[in-house]
Amino acid sequence: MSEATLILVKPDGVARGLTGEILRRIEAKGYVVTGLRMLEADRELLAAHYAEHEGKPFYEPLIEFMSSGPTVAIRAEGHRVIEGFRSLAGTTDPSTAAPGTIRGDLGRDWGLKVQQNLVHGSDSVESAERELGLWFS
Ligand code: IDP
Ligand code: MG
Repeated sequence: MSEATLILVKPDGVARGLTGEILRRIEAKGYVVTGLRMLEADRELLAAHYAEHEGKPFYEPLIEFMSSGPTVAIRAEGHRVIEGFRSLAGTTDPSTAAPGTIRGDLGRDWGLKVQQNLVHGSDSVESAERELGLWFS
């Protein structure tokens, strides 16, 4: 049974011209891109997407950052793609994300209130279904 996940190239990734490199890594791994769109996410979409983080110290900076420019939303499919893409992305903090991962190879800490770490990937089947509904409705 195939599985689908939501991947976002965040505004820092788009602004740095890394959309192609990130798509390349997803496809090179063997996952199939079955949806692709570029959009400027509004506050309503971002509040729904990041509802679990409301009230945290980085929440407002996160919403502001994610509103700062276009995002590329990707629907990717494959057996265990949710776990597999999280592994490709690397850990949240780009300073310590393992080399070989998207965040480890291409990201760094810019000393801001929120980590600009290039990509988002859904973290469970439930999140993936919810998030794909938000970004590809
Ligand atoms: P994830 O993207 O690795 O799943 P989450 O905990 O879901 O990480 O956090 C969502 C986003 O919020 C992160 O990707 C990052 O941009 C930002 N973020 C998370 N934790 C922190 C933090 O402790 N300081 C600054 N920014 C953070
Ligand atoms: Mg997360």
